[in-house]
This record gives sequence, C-alpha cells and structure tokens, in this order.
Amino acid sequence: MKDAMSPVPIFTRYDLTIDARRGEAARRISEDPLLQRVADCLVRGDEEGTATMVAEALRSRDPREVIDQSLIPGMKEVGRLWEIGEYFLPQVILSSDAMVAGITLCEERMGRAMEKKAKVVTHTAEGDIHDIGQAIVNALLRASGFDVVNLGADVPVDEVVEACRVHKPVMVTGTALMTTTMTAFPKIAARLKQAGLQIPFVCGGGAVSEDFVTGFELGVWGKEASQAPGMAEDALNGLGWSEMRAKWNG
Ligand code: B12
Repeated sequence: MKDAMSPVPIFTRYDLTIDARRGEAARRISEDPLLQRVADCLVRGDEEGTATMVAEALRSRDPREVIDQSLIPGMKEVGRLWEIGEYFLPQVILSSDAMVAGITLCEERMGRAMEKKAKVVTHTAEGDIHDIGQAIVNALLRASGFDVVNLGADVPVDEVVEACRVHKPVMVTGTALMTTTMTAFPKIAARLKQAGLQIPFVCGGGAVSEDFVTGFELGVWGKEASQAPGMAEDALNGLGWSEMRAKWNG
C-alpha cells in the first residue's frame, strides 16, 4: 500500500525534464571549441552566455565565421529539438533572443560602410513573426555597404509595395517560415509589377521553395542569407530579376 504522505503524480512537470536536458551541450556543431561553446549557450537559451561567448569569439574570429559556424547551426539544432518535441515555445523563444543578441554583436563588429551603395527593402511576410533569417540578411547587407530599409516582421502586402514606391530600392527581400504566410509574396510581386516597379524580389525562409518563388514574375529564390549581398550587388549593377534568377537559381 502506498504511503499516504508520498506525492501523488497528478501533474508532471515536463518543463523540469526539459530544463535538465537544456543543461547538456548542443550536439557537435563545430570542431572549434569556442564556436561550439557559442552554440551550446544558444541552444540552452542562455542569452547572456551567448553574448559573452560571441564577444570572446570575436576577439580572434571573423563575425561571418561566428554567424555561419556557430549561430546559424545552433539555431538549426534548436529547430531540430523543436521538431522532435524536446523543445516547446518557451525554449525556442529563449534561444531566439540569444540568437538576436549574438547577431547584434557580430553586426556591430562588421561595421557599416560610410558610403551607402544603394537601398534594399527587407521584410518578413504578413502574419509571420519569424524574423531571424531577415535579421541575418539585414546584418550582411549592412556590412556590405547597403542601406537597409528594414520593415520588420508581419508586414502587410500594401506596406511593402508602398516602401518600394517611396524608397526606390535596387532589390526587395521577403522572409517567410510558414506555408500560410509565404502566399503574400506572389501578391507583392503582382502589385509591384502593376505599379511599374520591376525590382528583383528575393524570397527566402524555411517554408519557401525554389519552385514556389520561380513560379511568379520578379521572384528570385534565396537559399542562404549569405547570398543577399552578392544578389544586391548584381541588382545594383543592373541585372534584372530574370537574369538574377538564371544566375542564382537552378
Ligand atoms: C525560432 C522559431 C520560432 C520563434 C521565432 C522567433 C523569431 N523572432 O524569429 C517563435 C517561438 C516566436 C516561433 C513562433 C511560432 N512558430 Co516557429 N519556429 C521556429 C524554428 C524553431 C526556427 C526558425 C528559425 O529561426 N530558423 C533559423 C533561421 C536563420 O532560418 P530561416 O529564417 O529559414 O533563414 C535561413 C534561410 O531560409 C535563408 N533566408 C531567410 N530569409 C531570406 C531572405 C533572403 C533575401 C535570402 C537570400 C535568404 C533568406 O537564410 C537563412 C540561413 O542563412 C522553426 C523550426 C525550424 N526547424 O525551422 C519553427 C517553425 C518555423 N515555426 C512554426 C510554427 C507553426 C510557429 C507558430 C505558429 C507556433 C504556435 N503554435 O504558436 C508560431 C508562429 C507565430 C507567427 N505568427 O509567426 C513551424 C512552421 C510550419 C510551417 N511550415 O508552416 C516551424 C517550421 C516548426 C514546425 N515544424 O512546426 N517560432
């Protein structure tokens, strides 16, 4: 017979199990111990630790290296843990905040060119708050001397078109992580065309496939954020959306 004083397992604290696992290191992400420690902090959702480790890494490493070899793969690991049901929204939010803290430090280090080459309008699709990919695109574009008009996340279609009309960018970008939100992209492209703005519209983000983006005019698919500066250079050098699509997409 059970002891009357023993705890009755009516409720299970799943968060405690997860928190215990969060103490573990992230899966092997980098051979470089310092970059691995950055990723470990990010995966644990330790914002302060991520910032400290990124600052430490930036003493001897290039900011792009820190982004490409620890922050992005660290966030991919968070995505994996979410997908297998180990992480829930609170853990993912903590890691996202840690990611933004790390990116901000890298961006500061990359510096911003004094002379701005041209404007690029960036946004995350209407209804979508997943803006980490866009934050990386912004940081890399700024570091390459582009004037980024950052419209932020969950941006209505009309607002994107209006910003392109006002700012006359050489390129506009869109990020979407959800199949339900990427449908804003063909609408934006159609509205830009209607307004006589034949600007290359580079679309990326987890949910967005090459087939989808090359299915509407102006659309160029962006696989990796690191492609954004090269694409903006092409647009600045006068390449049209169809030439850019031929160059960057398969
Ligand atoms: C982090 C995250 C969140 C965070 C977002 C924080 C933030 N500020 O972004 C929080 C916790 C808030 C969140 C909320 C939700 N999320 Co969420 N989330 C994720 C997660 C785990 C990682 C996404 C991420 O940041 N990846 C890292 C970045 C760097 O990747 P990326 O944006 O794709 O960018 C890369 C490339 O695509 C490219 N790129 C991106 N944009 C551009 C642009 C250009 C120009 C170029 C060249 C390249 C490029 O460059 C980057 C790499 O270099 C994914 C799971 C996963 N495995 O992806 C789910 C995921 C995206 N979420 C999902 C869902 C469903 C939700 C919620 C609806 C959950 C809920 N029930 O409330 C809400 C959505 C609320 C909303 N309206 O948007 C689903 C989407 C399913 C779908 N396909 O439609 C996913 C796929 C999880 C899943 N498998 O179910 N989420």
